[in-house]
Amino acid sequence: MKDLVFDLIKKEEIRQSEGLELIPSENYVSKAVLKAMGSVLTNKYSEGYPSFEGIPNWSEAEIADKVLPNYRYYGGQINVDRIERLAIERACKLFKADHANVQPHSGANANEAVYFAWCEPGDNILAMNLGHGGHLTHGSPVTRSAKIYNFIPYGTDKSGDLDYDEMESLAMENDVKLILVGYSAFPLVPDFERVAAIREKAAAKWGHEILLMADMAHVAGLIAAGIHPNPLDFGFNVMTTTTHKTLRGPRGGLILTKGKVGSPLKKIEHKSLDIIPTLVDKAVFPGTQGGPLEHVIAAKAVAFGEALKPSFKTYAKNIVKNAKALAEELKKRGFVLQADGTENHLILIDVMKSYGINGKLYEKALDLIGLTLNANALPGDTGGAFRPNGVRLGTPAITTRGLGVKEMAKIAEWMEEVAKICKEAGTEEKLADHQKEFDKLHQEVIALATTFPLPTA
Ligand code: DSN
Repeated sequence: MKDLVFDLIKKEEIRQSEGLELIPSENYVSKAVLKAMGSVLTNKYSEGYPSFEGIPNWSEAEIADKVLPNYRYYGGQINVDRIERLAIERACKLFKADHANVQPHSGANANEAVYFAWCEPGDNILAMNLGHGGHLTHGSPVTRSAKIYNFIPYGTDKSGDLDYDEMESLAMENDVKLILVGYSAFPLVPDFERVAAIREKAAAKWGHEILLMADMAHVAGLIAAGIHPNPLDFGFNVMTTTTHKTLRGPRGGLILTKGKVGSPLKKIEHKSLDIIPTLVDKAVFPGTQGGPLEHVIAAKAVAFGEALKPSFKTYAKNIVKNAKALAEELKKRGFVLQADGTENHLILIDVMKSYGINGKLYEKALDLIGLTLNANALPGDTGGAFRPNGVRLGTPAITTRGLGVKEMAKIAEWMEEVAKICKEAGTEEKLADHQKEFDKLHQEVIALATTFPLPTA
């Protein structure tokens, strides 16, 4: 009997193909990435690592051919070692890192592992406030990390930029062990140099090393393409990311480090920043995870290979070009944007200020016409987490499908029409009174979307 799950997967494929994905953290993978993910590698256990030291600068062909030394707890690793090693080499090349741990199952796991690698329970960690665009794993009180470490939040200033003065005061008032720059809702490019200077000043005051960490999950693809500054170029010790957002790989996490690469089996008497690659490896496995997902690691390797190609640079440039064009078109139509625009792939709209509607109502209404984005709290939001005043959208996925500046104007036009309907309806229940208008717009979206097939079609 055919499993019902496959009917639902088919329906999801149709939903994705007939709609336009504007959630800035989503993307569409290539056929090759999908194939690696759905491979027999899912059958294999491989706790441990391929070995890192003592390997000369082998070419990819050599890595794929040689028997690699390893530290694994199971036999049968000959192919898995080579695949994981290729993923590591490609990740290091993309991000100019000394070492990469490709095993984190997600961005959340990657962040947890870094805290665990460097901090002791009760240590102070400076990170961005969730309500100002930070991430849950940056110290939201509902998370496990927040129960272990003491997170001190900084926010954004009136202009919408990171409040570096606040960051500096907090770092000088509190004995911090780790300073984290990262976000899931921030449309500007951070000043990594300024943050590095804050770290230096605070480290001198407190008399110990402070880990500088960047969570670049949203913009990793832009960094890989060289069109966004790379925090590792500014003295950051660690960069975490997911692999499925602008980087366009499988769902998963990745940790990039600067420092000496050593054996994760050796006992470490004293933690120091120069051995952070090994501290991180120990913290991922066995510290916080068990068996790596080698089918996902293979898909990461394939995606990193794609990102190393010149065409990825063009793709990344187009993401930002489209985001800027969409931001301008939205502004023309009365939408009020956080920071008045965007410098990356992401746009935040204050829909309450723009049209007197809340973000959830607007998200639901846009869903009805096949435009997908998410309600999002803005700094100082009075609407709460479930009915915030803002929405968040972005261009990585639609750029993958080939949409350009011309289509951004059309999307902004649809968004204006839906905002006006929402204003008239006032509540989610009353949206049903406007079904005919939504149906008409939905047909227009389907007509446009289906002329830009999914890469896996
Ligand atoms: N959930 C992701 C996002 O949408 O930004 C962050 O992990």
